[in-house]
Amino acid sequence: MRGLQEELDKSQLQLLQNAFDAFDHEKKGVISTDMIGTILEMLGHELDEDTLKEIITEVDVNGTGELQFSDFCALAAKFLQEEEDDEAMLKELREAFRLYDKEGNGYITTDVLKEIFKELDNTITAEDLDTMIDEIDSDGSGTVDFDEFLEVMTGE
Ligand SMILES: [Ca+2]
Repeated sequence: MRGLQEELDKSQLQLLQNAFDAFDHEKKGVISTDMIGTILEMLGHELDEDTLKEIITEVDVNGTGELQFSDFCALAAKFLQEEEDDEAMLKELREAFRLYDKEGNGYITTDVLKEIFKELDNTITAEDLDTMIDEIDSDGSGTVDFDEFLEVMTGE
């Protein structure tokens, strides 16, 4: 487990230590696995019950129903790591956007976007393209800014 703790930086570790201590009322150095859902929620990760059960089983190998700080870190590291992946993806998309936004206007015209889609899928019809563009350019400005671009790429 040490390795995972080392993967977290100091501020993350401090955050986790604080959260852990807050739930370790009796200062036993362990917290109940029942608390995990609440803690993760506090850290901004709301999980459904099945997922929660799954990860608890994963870290509470002995099935004691209690987690030591190192186990808790291992669990949290999964989520904190994921956040970094999101950031990396965002950076990639930003670079992709910049690639298309050759003049650095902060937007891509819908004409350029149509070209991109045609390159990605040469069987696409003009009608489909128009429908897609209508959806993407949600404010009908004829241009697609980074937020709109992000929505297309992430489906959010
Ligand atoms: Ca727009």
